[in-house]
Amino acid sequence: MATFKDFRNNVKPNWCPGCGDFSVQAAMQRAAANVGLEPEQLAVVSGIGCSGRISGYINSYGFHGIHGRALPIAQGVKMANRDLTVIASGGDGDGFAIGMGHTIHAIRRNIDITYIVMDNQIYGLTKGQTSPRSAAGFKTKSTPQGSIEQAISPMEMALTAGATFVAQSFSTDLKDLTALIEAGIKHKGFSLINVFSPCVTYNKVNTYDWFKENLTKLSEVEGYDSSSRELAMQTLMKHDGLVTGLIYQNTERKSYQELISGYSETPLAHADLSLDQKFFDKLTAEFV
Ligand SMILES: Cc1ncc(C[n+]2csc(CCOP(=O)(O)OP(=O)(O)O)c2C)c(N)n1
Ligand code: SF4
Repeated sequence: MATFKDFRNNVKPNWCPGCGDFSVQAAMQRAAANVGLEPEQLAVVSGIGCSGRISGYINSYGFHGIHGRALPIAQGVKMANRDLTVIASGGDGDGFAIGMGHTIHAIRRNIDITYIVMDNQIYGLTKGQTSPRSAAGFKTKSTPQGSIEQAISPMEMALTAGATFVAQSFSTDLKDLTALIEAGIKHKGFSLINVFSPCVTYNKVNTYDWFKENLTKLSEVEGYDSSSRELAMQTLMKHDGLVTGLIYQNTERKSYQELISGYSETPLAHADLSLDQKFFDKLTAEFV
C-alpha cells in the first residue's frame, strides 16, 4: 500500500520559503495515501499561478493547465476515466477571478472531483496584484490607493450555487486539512476546499499571525451542524467567512455521472476505440 512518500517526486518546489502552498502539497499527498490510493489512481490538474505548480510536485498523473481552466480539464479527465480520483487545484485568482464561471458551473453540476483552492488573497505569481479575495481597501501595485471592490466570499457563493461539499482550512493545520481532503475525495460529488495559504512575499496583511487571530474553528462553535445549509450560511455571515472545518455536506444529492442516463459502464479511457477497415471506409465515404 502506498504511503505519502510514494506521492513525492524529485522535483524541488520553487515556492518562496514559508509559502503556505508547501503544507497544502503535504496534506494532499497524505490524504491520497490515507484513502488508499496508488499514484497511478490519482490525477492532479492545476491552473496557472504559484499554487498551480503543485501538479508538477506530486507523483501522480498531472496536468498543468492554463490560467483559470483547471476545472474544465479536470472535469474532462473525470468524464473520460471515472476510475481516476481527480483533484483540481489553483489559486484564488485562478478559481475566483478568471475561472469563476467554471467554478460555479462545476459546483452546480456536482461532478465527482475535489477542488482545492490555495487562497492567499493576492496574485502571487504575477508579483502581488489585488485578487477577488483581497479585502476592500487592500493596497497593492494594482490598487495603490486601496481596492474599491468588495471581496468575494467563496464559501457563501458555493452554498448559493448548490454545492454538496464546502470546507475551509488553514495551511498550518496540517492534520485538519488532510482530514478535509480525505473527506472531499470520499464525497460522491463536487467538493470545494478553500485553504488559507499565506503568500509571505507579497501579502503583508493576511499573514500567518493575521489568520491565527481571525479564524474560528467550526469544531469549537457550539451546536454547529454541517448538514444544515441555513446554519452554514448564517455562521459564514456571522464570522465574515473566516471559519475553518467542514462547513456543509449534502450526501443525498446524486453526482453528475450518477444522473447521466445510459452512461457507459466502461470509461471512455478504457473503451476499445479502434475501427475496422469496413466501418472506416463507410465513415470516410459518408463524411470525406
Ligand atoms: C489567460 C491568462 N491571463 C492572465 C495570466 C497572468 N497570470 C498568471 S498567474 C495569475 C494570477 C495568479 O494568482 P492566483 O491564481 O491567485 O495564484 P497564486 O500565484 O497567488 O498562487 C495571472 C493573472 C495568464 N497566465 N493567463
Ligand atoms: S510569491 Fe507568494 S504565493 Fe508565490 S511562492 Fe512566493 S510566497 Fe508563495
